[in-house]
Amino acid sequence: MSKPIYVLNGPNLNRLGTREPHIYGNDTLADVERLCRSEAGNQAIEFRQTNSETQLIEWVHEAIDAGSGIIINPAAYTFTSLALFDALKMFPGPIIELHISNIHKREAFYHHSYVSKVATAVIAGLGAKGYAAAIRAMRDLVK
Ligand code: DHK
Repeated sequence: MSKPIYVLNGPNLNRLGTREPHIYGNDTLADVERLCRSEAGNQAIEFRQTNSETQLIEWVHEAIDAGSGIIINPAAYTFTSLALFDALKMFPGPIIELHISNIHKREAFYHHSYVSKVATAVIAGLGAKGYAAAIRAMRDLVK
């Protein structure tokens, strides 16, 4: 059995379901976690969310030693955090950057991602279903 896939979620995603549903949909983060676990099947996953940049970076460090792949929705830290970029640069496995909304259709300050520079792939605009697509793709990458 390969090491777990880390599914990491950034700030404000704990408010999914009530947060701007016209942009982020009605699924809660618990719904998203259920979706990921059913898609992962017998592949272990670590599903986490934090509003803290430090915590997100520490989970990336943990995944460097204990994870096979990282699926990350860095939320607003996508566009601000060089520290997260530096942490992800150290990860030896595949990284899938994920956004529920299509950030490229939104305000200009959502167009430049620091994470895309170190990501294997980017998924944006598929809603919560993007997480299922990311799990399927990651299972293939870590096979
Ligand atoms: C989530 C956020 O919180 C925003 O900061 C990003 C991303 C988009 C998402 O679509 O999942 O811009």
